[in-house]
Amino acid sequence: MPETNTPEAPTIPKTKPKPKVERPKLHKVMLVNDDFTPREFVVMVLKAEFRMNADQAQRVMITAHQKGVCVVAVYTKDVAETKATRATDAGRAAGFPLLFTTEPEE
Ligand code: TYC
Repeated sequence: MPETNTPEAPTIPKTKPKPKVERPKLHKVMLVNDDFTPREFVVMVLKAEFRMNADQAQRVMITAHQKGVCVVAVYTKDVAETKATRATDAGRAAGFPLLFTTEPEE
């Protein structure tokens, strides 16, 4: 017998089924420029907290210095917030107003 859809037993869904597992939204960690934190200190924090090499850290620091802000990396919400807090605290502990923020990726 051929397979057909009868009015009593429709088998074709009208809407696309929702995926059961959704990818968690990623969050950006942003480095914010200020006039007081020494460049070398910013580079040191980027290397320590975000596992960057000297080259990557220098580039991110200079971009924030010139443009006011720079995306450092993207992580799940929890990891992004923890790293931003730890990196900001490292600045504060040394007496600098260094600031890292987070925001959801589009
Ligand atoms: N603007 C700082 C200086 O000239 C260096 C700096 C760069 C500070 C990036 C913060 O996010 C920053 N000493």
